[in-house]
Amino acid sequence: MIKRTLVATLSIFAIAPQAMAHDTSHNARVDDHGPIGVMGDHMHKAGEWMTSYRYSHMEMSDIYDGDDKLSPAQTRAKGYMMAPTEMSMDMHMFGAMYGITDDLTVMAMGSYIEKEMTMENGSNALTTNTSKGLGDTKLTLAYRLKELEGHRFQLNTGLSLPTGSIDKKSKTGAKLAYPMQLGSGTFDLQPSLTYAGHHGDWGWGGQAAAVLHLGRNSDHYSLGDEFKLTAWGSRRLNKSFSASLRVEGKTQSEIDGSDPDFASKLNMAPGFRTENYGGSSIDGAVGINYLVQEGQLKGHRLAAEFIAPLYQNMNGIKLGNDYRLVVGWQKSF
Ligand SMILES: [Cu+2]
Repeated sequence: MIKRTLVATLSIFAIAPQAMAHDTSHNARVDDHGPIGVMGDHMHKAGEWMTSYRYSHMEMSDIYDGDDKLSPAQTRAKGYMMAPTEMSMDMHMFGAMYGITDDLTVMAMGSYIEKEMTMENGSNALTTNTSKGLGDTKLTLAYRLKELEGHRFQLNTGLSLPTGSIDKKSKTGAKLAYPMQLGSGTFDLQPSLTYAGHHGDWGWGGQAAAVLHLGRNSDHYSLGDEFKLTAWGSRRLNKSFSASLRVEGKTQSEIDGSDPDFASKLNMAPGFRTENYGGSSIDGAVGINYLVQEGQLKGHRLAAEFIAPLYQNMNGIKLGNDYRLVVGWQKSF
């Protein structure tokens, strides 16, 4: 599945340029855009459009109890029939941006998500469940607060619409646990504040962002609110390439309320308990941005970022992250 998605990603990079061979872009800098794992980091001039595609792959395989690790057997010994051994998440994100004025950009982003989780029972037998479908849809307004020579301050106000399912079921027809659902089920506010600067071949920036879930969803719960803080530095290697280093701190609360369908399943697996959700982590990331400067593909941007945890402290018992890879294509016109 991973190979198939990577091939699909690469063919989009190969095909899309021909669809938009004409170029109207000005002399953009490769480091005008932050690392591809940062969302809503830049703006557009009045009348300028941008379309983007991002693919993200995340792997999880270690079971955490706070910041300790547990084996599947130790997890079951805490009172569960099954323990998770592996989970992956693939996301395809399709975005459009438009500069209403030089100081106001509007963005929309939709996504398609595939999740896969393997569980081990007391006789070491493995079961794998999958869920796939649309994720939540985000609408964002980005406002330029202040622009000085080489410095920009930007305020985003985002609203996430609950287009992702919260009632995904296994092959046997049982509702899948909280981590396997695709959306939050609630309208979510997503404010963020971004600062970006550059001088010579160096670029840097930071972003503070939150995800605030409004009320409870139709299954009587609300995912934990999230707060993120990230900072990056980048270096232009030449006109086309820049490389970046980034750190990100993130904290997410446990689930508020609970799905009544899970009331009889609390000892089946950790994912059915609301306290086994969220946590805090510090990630490190290396990234590369590529902006084609000449020829038919001038103005196309390709970028990749590899993100790995430096520290994780989970709420309750849940899988931690091994790594996340984000690749993206962007084009303004
Ligand atoms: Cu853009």
